[in-house]
Amino acid sequence: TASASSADGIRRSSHIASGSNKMTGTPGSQDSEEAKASGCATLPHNPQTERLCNKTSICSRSYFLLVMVFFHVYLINVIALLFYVHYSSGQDDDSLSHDAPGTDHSRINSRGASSKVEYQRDFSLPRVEGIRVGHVQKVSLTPGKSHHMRTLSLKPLLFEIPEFLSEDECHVVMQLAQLKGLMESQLMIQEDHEELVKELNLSPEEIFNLLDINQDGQLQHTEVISAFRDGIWLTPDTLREIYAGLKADKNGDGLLSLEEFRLLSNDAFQRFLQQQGVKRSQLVRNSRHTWLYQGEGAHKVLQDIKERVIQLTRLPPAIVDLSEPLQVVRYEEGGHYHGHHDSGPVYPETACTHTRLAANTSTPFETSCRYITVLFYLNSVEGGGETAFPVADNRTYDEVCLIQNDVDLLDTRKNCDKSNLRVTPTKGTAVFWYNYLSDGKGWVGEQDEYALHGGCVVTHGTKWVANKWINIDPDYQRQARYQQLVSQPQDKNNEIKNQNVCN
Ligand SMILES: [Ca+2]
Ligand SMILES: [Ca+2]
Repeated sequence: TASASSADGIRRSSHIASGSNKMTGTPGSQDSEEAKASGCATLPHNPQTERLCNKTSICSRSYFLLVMVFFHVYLINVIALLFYVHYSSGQDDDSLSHDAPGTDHSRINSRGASSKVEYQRDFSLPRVEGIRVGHVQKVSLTPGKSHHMRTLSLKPLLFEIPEFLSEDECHVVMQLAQLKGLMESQLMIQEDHEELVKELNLSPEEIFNLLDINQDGQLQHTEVISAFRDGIWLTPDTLREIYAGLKADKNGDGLLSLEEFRLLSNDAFQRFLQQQGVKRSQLVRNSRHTWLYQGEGAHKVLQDIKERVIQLTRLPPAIVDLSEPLQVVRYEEGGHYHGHHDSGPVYPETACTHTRLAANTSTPFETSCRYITVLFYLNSVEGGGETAFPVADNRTYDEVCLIQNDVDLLDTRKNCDKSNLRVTPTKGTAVFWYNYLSDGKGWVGEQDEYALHGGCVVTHGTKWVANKWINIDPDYQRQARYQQLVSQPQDKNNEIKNQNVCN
């Protein structure tokens, strides 16, 4: 009966519309718009609403006038708002100063009685323009020498600068790293995973629901594989082995149902893999690395590199100074790093690792906020070891396409040749890219999903690279507060603090 009554309602309102049509003589379309606006068309049939519609004669001339008055008031409001925005942004331009996050003293606005300090955002982050793929621009990084910077892609915004480092400089960086000692980039067993499961105290049903991305009540291979992406690199083949070993897939359809999943323990996969013995090649990241501090007192080569990075990125020295130290990475033959982002997406409840000091410490989520990655090739690799950007300049990038038909674009051991862009390591060359988009207002915006990249497997020889990450918090207030905090008198302690943040 409900559908019958609403159909009745529609008929009734169309009757009213045609009636008023005759009365006012305005075009029918406008009238039926009014009838729609009155809400009569969707109201179910009920005597009270019928009375309401008729008594106030919603579709009459006076109602039409009322609507027009509202419309004009609305228009005047919009125009006033536009004027306001225009003038207030003009004022900002006038007061553009250079004492924002770049330098030691930021302008501070204390807001009334509130003790919370607000930093005025009157600073724009410089961003190098790519123009088009293949575009070459001259850059001056060191006195008496000019470099050529070539645009490799626009999504992500990615550049290549040959001869950024001299042969000697490459040699010194590798020697310093060896002197300091390199450690495994990733351990075989991920303990924090188990801890997290325990802490959250999830039921098998809850875990199943988390994993079942398309919510069809079955776990497909891709759903299980992507859940492990932090530690051990599963492929469809290893997954089949695990299912067989655990006798997990009872009906043999290649999927895990909730009933099949319930029979497994929380850490069944991890325990099975540990019993089998995880090989280095099965890790997400198979390399060794160390960190080299670049501040006052550091080796001249390291300080020079930092100065050149400041020139290259045109960022305020203070931001580069407070970023992570130089990371030096060594990949042996067979080494690789599967596809990943250097930065995480930043939500309001996420804290950046580098500004944690200045953030609300109660937040449980933390991520690296690396606005820019500068990657230096310290040697030319005999075979393999390219840096792959699987989706660079893709027109129709969609995350679900990364694993399809058993082809996993993030798998740099298998599918580097299917990446859109690959950079061959050449001694002394630097590449750099932005991991975040601009917010359109001169600050850091959303994470650039196209900045996905990985290190292809080294087939011959050793590969040496260095990474310089430039940390900027997408939350301007937190970045400004952090810089204010660490630039206070006890300068010596800042160096220590800065190093701790990165380890
Ligand atoms: Ca599913
Ligand atoms: Ca099954």
